[in-house]
Amino acid sequence: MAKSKILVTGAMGQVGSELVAALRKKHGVDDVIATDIREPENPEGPFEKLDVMDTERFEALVTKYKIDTIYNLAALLSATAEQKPELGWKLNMEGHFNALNLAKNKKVKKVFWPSSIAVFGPNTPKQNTPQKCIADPDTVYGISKLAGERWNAYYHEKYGVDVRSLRYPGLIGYKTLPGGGTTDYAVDIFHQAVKTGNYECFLKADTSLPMMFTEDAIRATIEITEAEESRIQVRDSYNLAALTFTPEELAAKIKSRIPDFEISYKPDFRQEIAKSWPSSIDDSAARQDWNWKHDYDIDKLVDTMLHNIKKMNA
Ligand code: AKB
Repeated sequence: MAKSKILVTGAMGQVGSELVAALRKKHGVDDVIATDIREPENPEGPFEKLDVMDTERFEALVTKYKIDTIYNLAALLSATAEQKPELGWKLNMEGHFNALNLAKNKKVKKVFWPSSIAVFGPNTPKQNTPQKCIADPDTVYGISKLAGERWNAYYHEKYGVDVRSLRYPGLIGYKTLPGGGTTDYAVDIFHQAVKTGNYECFLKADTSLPMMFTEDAIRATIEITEAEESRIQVRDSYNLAALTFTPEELAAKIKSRIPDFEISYKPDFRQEIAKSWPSSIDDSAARQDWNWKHDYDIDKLVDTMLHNIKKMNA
């Protein structure tokens, strides 16, 4: 396999930090350049400050490090984009165009860009949502992700750009806190369960959403990006799934391990966002085309989260 030179944007975020670590383990520390608008206190390898909307600097870094693959993760998530609609659209679109244009102009060979279950909307079939169906998002984030997916397909069709993409479900991990998402409750709940024994949930008890452990999501991200080109049949974005549960079901799993744990519910504006998203996802195309398989079921996820968060708080 030819040596890869990789650049990751949004490297300080929930996905970025774990992805950089996994890529460095696989490809070597010096061949993975982490970038973000925030600077790490103790960088564990090459780091450059980058605002993905800064076209010139983005290209300068790609040239400086002779990058061939970009993982373009920088984005505003659903809850934050709803509060800052113009910035959400601008950042999510301009950053995406900058990476796609670097590939179109042959500065890089490949781009990975995350989409989301947020591309779906109120008229999408809620259960086992198919790869192709009505997608009528009514959030700024969802609109930006759906537009981004259409640009993926367009750049692939018209310019031969090799862009690969996954519709992430809610991601749950213990290494970094998520920021500004609607599915963040499923991470916060573990931290509060360990620290205080109580959690006030901003979604209703019966709000069922697709979820996944971050380790599975990182593996899927690397697997699709490194898969042979001929295996990638979906060029907008692949559905990706592992688990589906409600806050009530997750709380019951935590209570079975921490008997004094109590959950209460105070839904806010994020309930409306969650209500418009699917409950479960059909990801058979990803399973068929490039052999996607998740590893973590809900019990393994809950045990791993509690074990590690307890250790961090000890
Ligand atoms: C969010 O909640 O905004 C994200 C997502 C599902 O894309 N976690």
